[in-house]
Amino acid sequence: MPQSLVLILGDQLSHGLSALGAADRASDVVLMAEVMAEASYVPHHKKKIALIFSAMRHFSAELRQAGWTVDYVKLDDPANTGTLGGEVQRALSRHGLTRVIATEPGEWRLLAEMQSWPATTLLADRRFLADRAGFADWAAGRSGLRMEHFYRIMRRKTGLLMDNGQPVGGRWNFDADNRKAIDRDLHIPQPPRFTPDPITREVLDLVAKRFPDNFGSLEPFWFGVDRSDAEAAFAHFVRHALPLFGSYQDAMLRGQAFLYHAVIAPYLNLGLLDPLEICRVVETAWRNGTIPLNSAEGFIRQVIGWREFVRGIYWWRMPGYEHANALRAQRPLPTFYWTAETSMACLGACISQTRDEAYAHHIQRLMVTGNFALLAGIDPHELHRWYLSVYADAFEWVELPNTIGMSQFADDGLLASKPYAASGSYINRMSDYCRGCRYDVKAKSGPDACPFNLLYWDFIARHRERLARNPRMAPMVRTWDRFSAERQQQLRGDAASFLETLG
Ligand code: DLZ
Ligand code: SF4
Repeated sequence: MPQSLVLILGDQLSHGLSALGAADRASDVVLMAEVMAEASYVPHHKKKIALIFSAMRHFSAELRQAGWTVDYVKLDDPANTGTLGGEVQRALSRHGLTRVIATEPGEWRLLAEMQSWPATTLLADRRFLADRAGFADWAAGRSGLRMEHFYRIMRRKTGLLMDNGQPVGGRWNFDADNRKAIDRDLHIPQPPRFTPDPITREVLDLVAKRFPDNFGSLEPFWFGVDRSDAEAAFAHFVRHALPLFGSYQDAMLRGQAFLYHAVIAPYLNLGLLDPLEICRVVETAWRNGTIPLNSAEGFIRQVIGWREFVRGIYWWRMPGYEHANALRAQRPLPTFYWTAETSMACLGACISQTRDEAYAHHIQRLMVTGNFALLAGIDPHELHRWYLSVYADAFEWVELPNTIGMSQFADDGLLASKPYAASGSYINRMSDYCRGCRYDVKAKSGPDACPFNLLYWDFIARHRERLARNPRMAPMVRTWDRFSAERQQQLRGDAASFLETLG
């Protein structure tokens, strides 16, 4: 077998990676490269770039420790060509090699590019439970795709939370128990913070110098950057936050970015944690009686259900999926998504937190920033680029279907059974944001009315025909239809005045 160059991408930091499995530690050369093309295809948050580069550098050190020959190209290497293709070419000639082995990338754009490279073997990414072709076969045969069906297949396949072929507790899904509002008297643990080591410090200096105008605060930087940090963060979550994770999954509190969330998606998506391993740990914690079933099931559903399901959809529907826009939403993304300067307290809180932490939890993304964009008719592609930029965990295979399908209903209901549209009262029920807001969440119209209230009805009115056909939205359409003509006119007029202020 001739020697090969083994390319490992920034989100492929797993010792069990298929490309490493196919390579020969004694004779092959591993290439890892920090390149401007990947660091700038969207204007990534500074913390996201720092996390990826530092984790890449730590992983390369681990590979060397394990006996691999690693050629690592830093971003500021004067000879760096700025692209992965360029770096592969340079490395091939540097080492006198002709063949490349890689694991398929997580993004369609990069897969298309890598498929055009000569003498390159692309291997499936086995870090996922569902393979791409299997998902496409499953999906092709059905009219509506529901995560719940897929999730049950994954439960059976993995045996997680199963006893004698039946779901433990007699139900597959305990989400109904997971919608509690939260109060401030509860103890809220914080995720562990890791102090930057010299490798991370060097990366932070590099990011500060090379990406000064990117969105987000670079410091304080406290993410874990290698497997042992990621495992410590996960163990801390299981012990301190997971018991209440289920119950308060949908809650939001001012000044509390993390609540009972795991904050492990960045590590999972980089390959520092293994999905099945962490689910087994969570199942064991439930079987030992240290966490309740609603928390265990809710967590496991996210990892083996939702995460795998959206990845399946991504590969099945790309490349067209990226430009889906069923609701023909055209409004540009408001500037406050980048500045956090808005008098809407909920949006201000979620966006400033995003700027500071490169993190927001599921409900902040879905029901605040996503819901607002849906109601206001923001161009889903612009919104997709925002989400892909600003979150440390955002890679296109997972972010795009969540934005296009779940949050913006831009795929016309392929992924979600109804649009996640809600008025201010949902936000008020699940958070304490409204108390500190210049708008009145109880006011339905007029200059002080919560914009979510105005936009909610405007959204129903704009998409009346389509929503009337959706069994879960039809009741809202009927309510709208029962409003008097004057009331309808006033609501739409107030919504239009508000939308004008977005510019
Ligand atoms: C996201 C990212 C960034 C910011 N930088 C690099 C890089 O310099 N080198 C690299 O190999 N990968 C990087 N990545 C991750 C790739 O963009 C990622 O593999 C694709 O987004 C596919 O998921
Ligand atoms: Fe958000 Fe409306 Fe509540 Fe203000 S009143 S925080 S805009 S939901």
